[in-house]
Order: sequence, then C-alpha cells, then structure tokens
Amino acid sequence: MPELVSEIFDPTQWRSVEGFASLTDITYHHDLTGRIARVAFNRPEVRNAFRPQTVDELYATLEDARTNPQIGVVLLTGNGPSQRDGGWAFCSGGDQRIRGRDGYKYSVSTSSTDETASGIDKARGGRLHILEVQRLIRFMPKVVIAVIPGWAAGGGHSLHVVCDLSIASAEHGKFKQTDADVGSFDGGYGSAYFARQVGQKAAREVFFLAREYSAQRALEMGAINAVVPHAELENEALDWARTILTKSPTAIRMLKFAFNAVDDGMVGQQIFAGEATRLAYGTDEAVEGRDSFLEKRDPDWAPYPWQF
Ligand code: S0N
Repeated sequence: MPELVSEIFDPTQWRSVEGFASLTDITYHHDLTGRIARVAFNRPEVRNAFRPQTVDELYATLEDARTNPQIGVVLLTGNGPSQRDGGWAFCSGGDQRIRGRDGYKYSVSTSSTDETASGIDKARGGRLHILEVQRLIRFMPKVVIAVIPGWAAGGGHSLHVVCDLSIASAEHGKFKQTDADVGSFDGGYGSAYFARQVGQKAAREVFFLAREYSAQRALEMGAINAVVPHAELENEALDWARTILTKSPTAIRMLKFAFNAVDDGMVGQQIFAGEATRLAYGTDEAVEGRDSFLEKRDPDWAPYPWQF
C-alpha cells in the first residue's frame, strides 16, 4: 500500500506507479483499476509552488498518463497540509525564490533541498515550461480534473483554469490571481481562456484586484464545477472520474477537442481534424482509397453514397 502522501489521500484506493520512484516534487499514483491517474504537487511547505524540477516531474507524469491507453481520467491535485502551519494548497504558482531577472532559473542540481538554484543551467534559464504543461493538459485526449484542496494562486490558478473540470474543498479551497502582484502575467489560457469561462468583467476583476475568492464564490462565478466537504474531496473526484469512465472514450475525446477548437484557432482545428481523419481511416471507404493506390487501379467509390 502506498504511503499516506496527503491527509485526504486514501492509500487503499491507489498504487504507486512503477518507474517513478525518484520523484521529489510530485507524487504519482494509479487507482486499483489502472484507469485513473492521480498527479499531485508535493511541496506543501511552500503552498505547492512549482520550481523547474517540479514542472519537469509534472510533465513526465502527465505525459505517462497521456500515453497509457488504460488511463481515461487524470486527477491533478496538491498534497497537504503544510506541517508548519496546517495550510492547504492546490498550487501557488511559480516559486518566487528562484525567479530571477531572466525568469525561472533552472538549477543544475536536482537535489530536492537545493531551492536556491546555486548552479544555473543557462540553456534552460528563464524557460517557462509550465506553459508546456498547460498545453499537455489542454491537448491530452483525456479528462483532467483539478482537485483543489486549498490555494489555487498565480500560475496554480492558471493550471486549474486549463483543466477540464475543477472541484474544490468547501473549507480550504481558495482562489487568487496574484500575477500582477508579482510582476507576472499569463497572457494565454490563464487570463484569456479564464475570461471565456467567467466573462470579461469578472476575469478582469480577478486579475486587476488580485483579491481572495472562496470556493463558493468561485462556483458562483462559473470558475469551478463543484464545492464539496474537504474530507470528501478526493472521493468525490474519484466518483466523477468513475462516471466519466463509463462513457465512450472516442466520444469524450472528440467532445474535449470540440470544446477546445473554438478557442484554439488553427491548432484546435488541426487537432480536431486529426481525430476526424483517424476515425475516417477506420472506414471501408478510406481503405478502398488506400488499396486502389497500392493496387494501381481506379478507386471504386460506388458503395459509398454522398450522404446527407
Ligand atoms: C498562496 C498564498 C495566497 C497563500 O497565503 P498564506 O496561506 O497566507 O500562506 P503564506 O504564509 O503566504 O505561504 C506559506 C509559505 O509558502 C511560501 N510560498 C507560498 N507561495 C509561494 C510561491 N509561489 N513561491 C515561493 N514561496 C511561496 C511562503 O513564502 C511561506 O513560506 P515562508 O513562511 O517561509 O515565507 C500566498 O502564499 C501567495 O500569495 N503566494 C504567492 C503566489 C504567487 O504570487 N505566485 C506566483 C504567480 N506567478 C506565477 O505563478 C507565474 C508562473 C509562470 O511561470 C507563468 C509565466 C508566464 C505565463 C504563465 C505563467 C503561469 O501563470 O503559469
């Protein structure tokens, strides 16, 4: 049985994933059926702020979930509480202690205790690869649920925005977009897509005033899907995931990309079209096109009507 990584984590529901024993900043589990992944920030003492090492581990675990054909739903959450003060967090964004003039400095060391990035890898300095994580969540053909046990702030707020669904703790779930407080700005999904979700006036208020919002207020704004008692949060998320798993994988995939397409421009169209082509390749009609070429004859489209 895995160790208790968070106070509301039920170790009887999960198993550790082979090949990921060296993670320091993220924990990664699969449920006992192997169909649901749980990826969690594991830096509760800094409200689950991410440093470059965290983002690397987040990307690696999410990519593993994306490419595992058994996994249909990913729960993205934060472990807690902080042993220092009992505070809970989903994620508080970029670790401000290692942000320099050139952006986030990438430590050459991978030690979990080297927070100060004493040795800097210049090739990776300033690289905002959390945006690559955002795209991975956005373009993954699986449902990603933000399970929010505490603060979602700054870049952590943006991560919940890009997830497909968000469920928050009634007692500890809190939201704050601090980007403008710290001279940072997510000009992509974090702000523009957030405005699609809650409307322009509300989104501008959240960013320009950087106030704190309760989970209940976030629900009223349309920023999240549900507010549940803290102790029930992970069970509720598992319940949502199990319901989604009863649905057609192809329908869910096409729906996710259809929802995305309108906001994702040509890339959204490309992804949706790629999936449409993939479906078409499974038809006899497309097989006839391929075979006629290989057999050096004219294709026979007669069995395939111009449907209306
Ligand atoms: C989360 C807040 C509101 C919680 O307040 P609370 O409960 O009063 O706790 P604190 O006492 O403030 O914090 C407890 C300890 O944790 C440390 N800590 C918290 N957050 C961070 C952090 N982000 N970095 C480093 N340390 C953090 C505190 O310092 C404290 O430790 P001690 O006691 O030792 O000092 C509150 O903590 C808060 O406001 N946190 C900062 C939130 C923030 O401003 N985050 C950064 C926002 N910007 C980004 O994330 C940019 C990210 C990015 O890279 C990006 C770039 C381009 C495009 C997009 C993005 C993107 O947004 O993704």
